[in-house]
Amino acid sequence: MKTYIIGHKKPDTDAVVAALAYAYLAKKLDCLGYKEPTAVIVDPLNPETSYLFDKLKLAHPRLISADEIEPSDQIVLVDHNEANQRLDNLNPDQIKEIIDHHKINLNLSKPIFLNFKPWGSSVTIIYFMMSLFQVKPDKTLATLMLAAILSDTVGFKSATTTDKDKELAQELAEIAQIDDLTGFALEIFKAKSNVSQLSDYQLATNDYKLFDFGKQKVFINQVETVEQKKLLEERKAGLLTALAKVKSEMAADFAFIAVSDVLNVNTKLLVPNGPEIKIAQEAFGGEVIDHILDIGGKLSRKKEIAPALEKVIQLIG
Ligand SMILES: [Mn+2]
Repeated sequence: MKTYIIGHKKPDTDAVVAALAYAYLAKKLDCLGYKEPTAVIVDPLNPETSYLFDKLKLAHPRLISADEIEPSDQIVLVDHNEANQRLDNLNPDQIKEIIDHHKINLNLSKPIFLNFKPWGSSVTIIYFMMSLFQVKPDKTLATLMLAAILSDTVGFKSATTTDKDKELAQELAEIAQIDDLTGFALEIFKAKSNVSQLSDYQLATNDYKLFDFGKQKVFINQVETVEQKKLLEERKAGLLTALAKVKSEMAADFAFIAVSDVLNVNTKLLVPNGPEIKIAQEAFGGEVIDHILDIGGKLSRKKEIAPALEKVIQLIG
């Protein structure tokens, strides 16, 4: 019997590092009762997370598929809870615990451990747990955990940022011996922006979430970049073509790509031809011009972008 600790599809740094950090804690704490806690991923690492792992000379976590999981194994989900965002064919009866900071959309058949907090990253929650149990991450893990908090909160600029994130990031920075948080955040943003080696299809699905809004399935990919203008100039047409393909493959009713400028705090929503135009305009105001709607200083898909779209889409039924 093993315990797999698993982040969401298309993992970001928070999902990957939350799994590693919780495996580290669970190995030290017999009282959690997890046998062989193992952090795994369900899709390959994105450019930002790869950059961090390479910099720290760490092997990537193991990619897993559902058929490797034995019926006796236990599963802990981190950084997600909705069925659409989980590993395909994962048996929900094997989920023992969920640690997350997203809106809850769950319907499980038995009671489990839930640890949800409205903080800026899942890693903040796990570091908080470590503090309660007086477990200190080593320097390498602290560096990754700090990176995850800075990445998920966009260097504390996202509306999801809380005082807890700032306070605990500061403690992690001390363990990691990193003084310049702004410089470290910029280094991460640059790694995130290095998407030239991704095809249009890979970029269009690099950081996507599928949501169930009422009866509608909604695809929202987010591209966070320090080169918003250049990226839109060079890749808009390719992204729109890829978006149409993804939308049909995933049988999504509506599909959007948010292209967020993480330095100047602005998001331009890429909107395909179709009902999405009216939905986007109603959700955010303004006018879609050449497939682009400027939605201003909104960076958080979870707190600002998805809820505004959901409000309009729920009315469709
Ligand atoms: Mn997260």
